[in-house]
Amino acid sequence: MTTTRRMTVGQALVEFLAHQWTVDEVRGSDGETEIVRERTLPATFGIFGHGNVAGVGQALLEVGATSPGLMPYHQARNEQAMVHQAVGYARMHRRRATYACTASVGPGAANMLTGAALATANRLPALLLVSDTFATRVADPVLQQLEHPHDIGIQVSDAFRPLSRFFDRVQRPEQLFSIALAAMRVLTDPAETGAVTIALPEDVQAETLDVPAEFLADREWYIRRPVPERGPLARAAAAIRAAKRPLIVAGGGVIYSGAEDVLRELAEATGMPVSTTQAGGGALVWDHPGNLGGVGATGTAAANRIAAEADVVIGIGTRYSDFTTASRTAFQDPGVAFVNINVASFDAYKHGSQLPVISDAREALVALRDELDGHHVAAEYSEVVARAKREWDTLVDKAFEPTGGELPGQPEIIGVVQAGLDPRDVIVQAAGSLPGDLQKLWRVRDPLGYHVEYAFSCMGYEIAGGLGAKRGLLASGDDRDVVVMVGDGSYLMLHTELVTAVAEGIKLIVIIIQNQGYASIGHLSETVGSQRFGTRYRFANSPDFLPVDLAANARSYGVDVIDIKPGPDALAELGAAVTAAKASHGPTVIHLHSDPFVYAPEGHGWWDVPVAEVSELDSTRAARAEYVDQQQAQRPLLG
Ligand SMILES: Cc1ncc(C[n+]2csc(CCOP(=O)(O)OP(=O)(O)O)c2C)c(N)n1
Ligand SMILES: [Mg+2]
Repeated sequence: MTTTRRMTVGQALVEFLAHQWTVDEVRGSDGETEIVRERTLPATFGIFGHGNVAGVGQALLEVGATSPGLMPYHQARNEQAMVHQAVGYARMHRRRATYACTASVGPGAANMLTGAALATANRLPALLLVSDTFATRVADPVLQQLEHPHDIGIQVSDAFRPLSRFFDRVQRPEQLFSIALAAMRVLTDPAETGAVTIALPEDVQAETLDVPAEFLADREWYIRRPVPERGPLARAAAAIRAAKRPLIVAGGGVIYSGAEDVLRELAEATGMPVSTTQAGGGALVWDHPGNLGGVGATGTAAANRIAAEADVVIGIGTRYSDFTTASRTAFQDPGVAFVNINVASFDAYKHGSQLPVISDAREALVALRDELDGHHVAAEYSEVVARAKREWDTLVDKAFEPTGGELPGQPEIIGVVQAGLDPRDVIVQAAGSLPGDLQKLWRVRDPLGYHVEYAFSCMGYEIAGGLGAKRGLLASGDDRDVVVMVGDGSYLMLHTELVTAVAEGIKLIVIIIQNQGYASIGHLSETVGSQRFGTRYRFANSPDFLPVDLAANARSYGVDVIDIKPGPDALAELGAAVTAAKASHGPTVIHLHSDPFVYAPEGHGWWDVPVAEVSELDSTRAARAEYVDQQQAQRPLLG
């Protein structure tokens, strides 16, 4: 006879989640297999309101009382930031683990929408337990309920449907079993993962059901690592052998499947150059002779030069974002072919690829390495690649040199920060002018060392995502530092997880770059003829800077703050501040002013930002002419 326990839906769900394990059979390039087994959901974030306080909240209290440590609870300041933390955590765990996030009904739930979209866009797992108003509708319309006269059943949680890879609502307690299992499948599936949302009406959370022991027992989710089919692999290998100017585009999938060693081996064995996407930063160390750095709109001149003439592009674990392809202008060879290795067929077929290889990145690279045994690109091509890299590296060295201007530019700041860090330290960023500058300038020295959230490029991700990344590292017993660089705009949008860092004593280094506004969009605005409209932080009716003091703001939360005043010693002080922050045991904010008009070296990538077709403004008309000209290079049907 099956033993059962009478439990609430909230209790059963929390206990179920606490017993889920991810298992990853990591096959080394030598054929040896290492088993990585870890809790899929090691903890839960929660902010409580009437939707979850007595349901999932009570369950977290109870599990903490009866089984201490089984499902730790962490408070956050903002529901969106809970999801950012879960995503940062997942990135450091190569998608094997994430956090559950519980939010109350109405605004608490709605606050997680941005996080859901971010997780889904980045293909990084996050489990969202979103509260709903009453299933019985006895208390109706309850506080924070969304009432739609034409469809009373629509709730705030329905807004998660397009933002999630999985969505379901536990309308009746009995549905919990099938919904929980289906949610776990998607969460741990490399081709499907993203935001996984379980909507939980507040009354149902507190209702009971008989829960069989098997539902609460340890359950293992083996990460799918599909191997390539023979035909597609052979065709891909043949195309690569025939290529004169092949280029690898390494995406986040390389890191999520732990394929960086095999990538290096393949690059070395064949001499094929490697470029990276934002999510693929770290797939190969920067100073590997074959690493040309980022490709695309914010890529390096080296990668973009080689990309422009590549005849076979080998995408590995990339979703080919618009930035990676420079809005479909990056690849200009008339006959360019795409070998797309991806665990998701959706991505493998992108750019009309006729050489899709649907496979785990590592498995495909191991197989390709064997298939391409003895193959090497021509010596002349290697020379072209080496020269492009050398020239770019020299430009970067120059960009790091102090300009001697009144305020340091971002490139100099990046150089000083990088110089003060250890090779394994992690840089975290998401939006503004920093992602582009970092993609060009940051010299990645470790597979996990570069986390720029650039699928959603969400302002406000940085501090919360960085905190999640730090939690992820700490959970693996890894004490390397996480360094968040954040613009003043992003900081103002969402920085309150600094309080969480203080509350839990989590070390985090945050560098705020104050340039009095949205410098990146200001620059973009200028190039599209919109004259930096609405991008500066100024008084409404004067050009003066605002008296905002972000250093004082951070200090008010109990964070150690190093405030660097403008002056000739600012860069030296920044170097010393980074050293001090690294030596500290708690969170440190470093605040400094920067000149928004100093740019990173030109990488020759384009970005399609449509310009008004007609205008009374000269600036807009000029930009339109330029835009139409640039569009000529677009290849909408790249095969
Ligand atoms: C949530 C969100 N809103 C708007 C944008 C559009 N956006 C991208 S960068 C940016 C400005 C960022 O300002 P800041 O953080 O100060 O960086 P800076 O551009 O000055 O380097 C804006 C508004 C965004 N990426 N995310
Ligand atoms: Mg700014």
